[in-house]
Amino acid sequence: MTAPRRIMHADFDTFFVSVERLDKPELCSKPVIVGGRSDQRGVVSSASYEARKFGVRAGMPISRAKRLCPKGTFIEGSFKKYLDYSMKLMFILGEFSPFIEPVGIDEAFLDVTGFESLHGSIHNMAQEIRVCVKKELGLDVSIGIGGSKVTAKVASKNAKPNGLLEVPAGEDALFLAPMPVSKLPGIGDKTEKRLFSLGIKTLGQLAATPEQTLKAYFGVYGRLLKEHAQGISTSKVELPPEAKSISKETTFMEDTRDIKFLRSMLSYMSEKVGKRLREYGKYAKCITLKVKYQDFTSATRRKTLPHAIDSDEDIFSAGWELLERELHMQKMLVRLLGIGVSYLSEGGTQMGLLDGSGLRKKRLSAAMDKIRHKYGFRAIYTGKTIEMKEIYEEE
Ligand code: TTP
Ligand code: MG
Repeated sequence: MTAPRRIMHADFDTFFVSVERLDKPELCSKPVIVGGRSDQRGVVSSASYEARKFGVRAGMPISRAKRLCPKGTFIEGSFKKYLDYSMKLMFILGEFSPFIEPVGIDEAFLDVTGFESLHGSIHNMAQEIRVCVKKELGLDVSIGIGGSKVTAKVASKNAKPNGLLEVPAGEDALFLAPMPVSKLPGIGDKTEKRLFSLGIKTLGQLAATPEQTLKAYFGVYGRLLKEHAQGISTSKVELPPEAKSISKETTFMEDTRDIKFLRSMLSYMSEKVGKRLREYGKYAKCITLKVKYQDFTSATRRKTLPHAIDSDEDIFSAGWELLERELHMQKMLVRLLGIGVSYLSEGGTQMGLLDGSGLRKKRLSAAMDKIRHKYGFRAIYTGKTIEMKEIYEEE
């Protein structure tokens, strides 16, 4: 019989707030709210537990948070700083297990099946991680351990603040049973209401509901709901799928036709794209140019190359050729310029990386890039999720 899977979920406590407190220790144990621009349309990104006592929550307009907690300290925050800590966390986690899946800016899953032999127990391993993160970064990270991603995620939430919670092997369903259905990642207001209308309030009740009933109400996701309520999920811990294309585009402050400027912008963006391409260890066969004009019409031009390439110069020269041709055809002012590469292949010269630590570094840097790429400031509060989230909400 194979050993039961052991999955860890690590998540910084009040991440943005905690980073701010590193510079300003006087803010510790005070209500602190990070988020929004000072304009009225901003929303709360992170609220300290002291601020949460006043009802302040992530996603709420700053104006409302100010009414609820007028004495709180409000900070706009610096996303660059948070990204830096995020990457440092992922690197530390990556030192403990190469089987890592970063899911949000401050959280990751680790598959730690079999790692007890290295650390005495999985519990010890998690404690070592927490101590290491505290020592290296000065931040509290809470960790949940379970037999699946679902259980681990719920466990880390229950472990907060600054805690560690291990659900013993085989006890996932038992652990989840008494909890309200809203504790399950992915169950939002809509699904919760529908479950309530069926008289289902706890995860135990959800787990005990016949699959047919759930299917009638939630379609194919009925089965998933039932499984997740028992902490069953076969979803693997894996890096986000690698990019199939890489691109960069810029909208100018003012529409322009200045050819020198367009050329240098194209060159700059080619470097950005090239850097990422090489970080993935990939080569591209197709270059795409995108131009948007003052009247918002846009044009896309493509060039397929005889050989796959990965240098900034090659990307730029193909892009420049396309841009010259495009501008020759169309005389309007340019509003946006973009360049991208696709049809990516593994490069033969990269094979040397595929040994031991090299492979791990490659996997990690791909993960880091993915985070950098994916989690723009706004993406976090729309995209911060584990995979089930969209499933339930969108069906
Ligand atoms: P979370 O881990 O959800 O929240 P948190 O770390 O502030 O608090 P805790 O984990 O202790 O409950 O999100 C991590 C960071 O992501 C958070 O500090 C700020 C950012 N974020 C947003 O920008 N908008 C949001 O709506 C959410 C939920 C998070
Ligand atoms: Mg967090």
